[in-house]
Amino acid sequence: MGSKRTARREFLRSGAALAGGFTLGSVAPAIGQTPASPASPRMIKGDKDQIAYGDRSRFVTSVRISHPMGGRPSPDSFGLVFHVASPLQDSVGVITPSSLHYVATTRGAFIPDIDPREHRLMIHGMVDRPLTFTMEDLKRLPSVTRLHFIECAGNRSSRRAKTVQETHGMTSCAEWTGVLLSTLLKECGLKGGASWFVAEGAEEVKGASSMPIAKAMDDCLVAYAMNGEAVRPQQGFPLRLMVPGFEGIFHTKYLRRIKVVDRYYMNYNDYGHLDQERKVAALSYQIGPKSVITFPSGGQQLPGRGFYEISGLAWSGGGAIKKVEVSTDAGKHWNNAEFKGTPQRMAHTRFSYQWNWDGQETELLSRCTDELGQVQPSRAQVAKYWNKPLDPSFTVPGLDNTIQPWRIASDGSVTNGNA
Ligand SMILES: Nc1nc2c(c(=O)[nH]1)N[C@H]1C(S)=C(S)[C@@H](COP(=O)(O)O)O[C@H]1N2
Ligand SMILES: [Mo]
Repeated sequence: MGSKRTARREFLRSGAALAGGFTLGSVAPAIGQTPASPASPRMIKGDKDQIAYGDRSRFVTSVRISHPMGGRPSPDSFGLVFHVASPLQDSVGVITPSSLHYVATTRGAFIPDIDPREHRLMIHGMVDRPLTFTMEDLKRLPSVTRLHFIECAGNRSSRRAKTVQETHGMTSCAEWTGVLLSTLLKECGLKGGASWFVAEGAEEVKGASSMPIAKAMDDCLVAYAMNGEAVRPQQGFPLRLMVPGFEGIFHTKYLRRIKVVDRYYMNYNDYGHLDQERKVAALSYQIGPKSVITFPSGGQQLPGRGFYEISGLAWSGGGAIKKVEVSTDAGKHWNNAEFKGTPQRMAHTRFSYQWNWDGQETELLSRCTDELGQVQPSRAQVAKYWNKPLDPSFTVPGLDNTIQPWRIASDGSVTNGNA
């Protein structure tokens, strides 16, 4: 730790010296005891609303964006919400604040305004005792609290995307609390032959999906809380199903019904998953190992050569992240990144790599490996696998977990290396 800190100080010093003095973006020397900030900052007057429920500083302006991958803006002229992406370029740590969590609906939706006192979860089908749970019932049962990411299948890097919010903003990670679905299913008692289940949301266009019962008994979570408070309406208030590591669409919001069945049921959501290419279809449940550098990333500007902590996120549907490697020379050499905290199963993991930029044009990449040994592929590898040329028209079939290159120009500007 001590030696690392010394190394960092040296980086900062040499960076500043190389840049030829303390230009904008480098560190200013402390002179005597003169405080750097004004002695008496402007004060925020307390108001009732802020006492009851706090606001962030007016100087912090990070926001979500609508239609990151093209498509309809949110809200559209009817008030429907489609795709809203999280500002990963400003992210720190692994928890996405609830206000900045991405939002996706299956075909555009109004956000249901559900009274939790009226809400019920019914579990029926191939069970010994069909049961209907109130929110109060659920909160009496043993709970678990876990960090989990969700990612929309539409989260893909296109050549047109400029920022990491556009390439990767349709994923977020939060701390979820609720009851394990296995706890509820054991209460109901599974009948022999029960092999699939269907989860249904409460909207008119129901977000219903078919999933294997083995997943239900393994780690699915019926969540009523997120980041220390009730799940937000945009995330499924009052109840949502978490299906750790599965594609976002399975994480049924406004969960009101689970039907246990003995075969794959064709639902509205499942229909969208049909693909004649069996290899593509097989890839569309569990999310592969994926990582992205969030700083520096597209649209950002490095003030000059010298020290930077490269920072990013890694996640996988296959379990915990085991390793992240970073390349600062367009993939010629790979270096092990450091983890911030202990990687959790199916959760974003924050990684970092200490980099001394020499001011030359280069490309930054990250690549992760999960606990199953699955390694994040490059676009070239994926194109080769599908026997397709890696030309501008190439789009990754199924979920896109390819390595994202960020190009650093000699003037410090950062752009999408896939462009
Ligand atoms: N009931 C319901 N559940 C839903 C959806 C929906 O439209 N309705 N959208 C799904 C999709 S496509 C995704 S990617 C995730 C998004 O979860 P989030 O909005 O909390 O980020 O929820 C899934 N669950
Ligand atoms: Mo999605």
